Amino acid sequence: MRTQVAIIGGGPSGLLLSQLLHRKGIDTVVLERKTRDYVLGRIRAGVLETGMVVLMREAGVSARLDAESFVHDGVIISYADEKFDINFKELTGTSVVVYGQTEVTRDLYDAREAMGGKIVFNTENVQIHAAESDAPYVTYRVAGTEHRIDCDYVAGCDGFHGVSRKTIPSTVRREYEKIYPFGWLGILSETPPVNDELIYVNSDRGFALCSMRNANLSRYYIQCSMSDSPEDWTDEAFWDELKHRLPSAEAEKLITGPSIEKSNAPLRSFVTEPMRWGRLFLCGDAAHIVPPTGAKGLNTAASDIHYLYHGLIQMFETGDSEGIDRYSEKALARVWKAERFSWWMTNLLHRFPDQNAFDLKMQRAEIEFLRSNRQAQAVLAQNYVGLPY
Ligand code: RFL
Ligand code: PHB
Repeated sequence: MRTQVAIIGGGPSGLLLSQLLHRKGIDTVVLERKTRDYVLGRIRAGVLETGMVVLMREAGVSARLDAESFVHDGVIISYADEKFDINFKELTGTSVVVYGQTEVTRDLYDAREAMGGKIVFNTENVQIHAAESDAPYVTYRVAGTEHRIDCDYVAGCDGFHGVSRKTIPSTVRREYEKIYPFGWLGILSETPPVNDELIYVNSDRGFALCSMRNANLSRYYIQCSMSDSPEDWTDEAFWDELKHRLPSAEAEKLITGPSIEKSNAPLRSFVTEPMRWGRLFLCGDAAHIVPPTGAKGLNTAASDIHYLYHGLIQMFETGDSEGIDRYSEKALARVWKAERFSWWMTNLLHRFPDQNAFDLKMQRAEIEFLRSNRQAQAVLAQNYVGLPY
């Protein structure tokens, strides 16, 4: 088989790139290790920056997003039973929208299928060959049969545990990593959200987050131990702990119910450089991970796709390689800023096992400064709504 761009990974990064390129007449094949249902079963991001929404419109997949997403003009920060609002609209003139990654991915799968896009599921042993040459190819197995795709370029959109990053020789690759000493336990429940805006909580018992998907679907997270598994937490134990962390007014009005999903995510900051090796380009979680505190993971994947898509179009349409040559540099410049913001939000809001009394005072001073200083709020708001592409 031959295609112009072989895309490894059928998560949001790979599907969005495939859809955008298809609309410009560029042929792609997406190789996904799991099934469509498996990918759609993962509950992940909920907050989309305007840049990502614009990209979904450009990809022609925004009908449901435009009709069903919820505009959020701000978030609430809470500490020690106090709370204050960061008003994005006032501070930056823009907002974010709440629309689940599951829905983004579903819309992209539906569009790819409607346009006859080639997506191969259940691929095993995907390998990228000759990425440094002018004739790269990808081999893989499905149900015991070996296949080969010859292509012009390979997009590595296969997430943190994929093969693409590891294809770049370790002599070329530089990796930067920080693992946080806790995780997030998240639940989804068919209950009305406790508040219209998201609430990020710094409590003595650890971080908590109140988020949502729609008027009757809530998403809550609590900071937990790295070694906790979702089975260690009954729904009752989760709700009880969440109530202890929320401001008392919200704890009182919280409506609880059975969880329909419960999962634990480790918190990690990670960047690999460069994001290009020959004709292989890394995008999204394959190249970088942020702790979810700043809601930046999916949004940073989207900005990678924006740069790569424009670079590939420039190359295919005019033969000019400037865009793809500068892909790694442009993407990384934005990635590192998202890393900084996510790291800062994580430090501001979590309890760390080695924090001493001084560290706690510093954290409190930082939050109180944020509460009282409009410029500090504007910095948070600019980063949260998304830095320009
Ligand atoms: P994905 O979503 O991991 O998709 C990669 C796909 O590649 C497949 N794959 C392979 N396919 C073929 N061959 C192989 N060898 C393969 N290896 C892997 C996988 O099966 C998968 O389908 O990466 P992608 O597309 O780059 O998307 C990144 C986002 O998923 C991620 O950044 C966000 O979910 C992060 N994130 C958030 N981001 C936001 O922007 N806003 C948020 O509010 C937000 N909240 C979150 C989050 C992530 C979370 N978790 C669980 C880590 C909340 C949580 C709890
Ligand atoms: C979510 O709704 O899943 C969500 C929202 C904001 C975050 C992380 C996750 O910072």
